[in-house]
Amino acid sequence: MKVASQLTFKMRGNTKPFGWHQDNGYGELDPCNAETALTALDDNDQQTGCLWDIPKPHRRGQIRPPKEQTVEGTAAQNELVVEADESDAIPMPLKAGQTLILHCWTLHKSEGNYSPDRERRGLFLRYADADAVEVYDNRKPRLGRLVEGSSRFAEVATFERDL
Ligand SMILES: O=C(O)CCC(=O)C(=O)O
Repeated sequence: MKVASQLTFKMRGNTKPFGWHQDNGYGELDPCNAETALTALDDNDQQTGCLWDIPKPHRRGQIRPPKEQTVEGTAAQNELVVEADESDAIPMPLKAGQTLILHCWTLHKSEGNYSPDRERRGLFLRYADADAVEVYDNRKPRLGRLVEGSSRFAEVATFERDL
């Protein structure tokens, strides 16, 4: 099921980079099979700040932010930049209409848009398992209703029963 949609515009002159991160760092899900599909709305490349990624994300698994970067047990809404060995990093330029699929553990980043005349717009759609639950602080589940299926978290099952 789709859990989030996000239109991202990195307009010419916006030279702010977005540091290395995993999408599962922003609201950690269990099970964590989530995928993000980024569809380019403009042709993009390194000059316009295309995404970079580091392949083979399963080798690293989830990288948790230090405690001081979280707020009330949840991942902070500000950028959660993680340390990355950039030696395997590759740019992922896209033509308008092409889609890049990122596993929720894939480390990715973008640089600024240094083009004098081109924008870099993209649509991010994030998909997760229907029984996915957000977890925080040592894998405590955030209480909420499942879209489908049953939860292996007793707290969530109790919450749903008491609704
Ligand atoms: O659009 C960008 O520059 C990066 C956004 C991104 O990686 C994300 O939202 O996960």
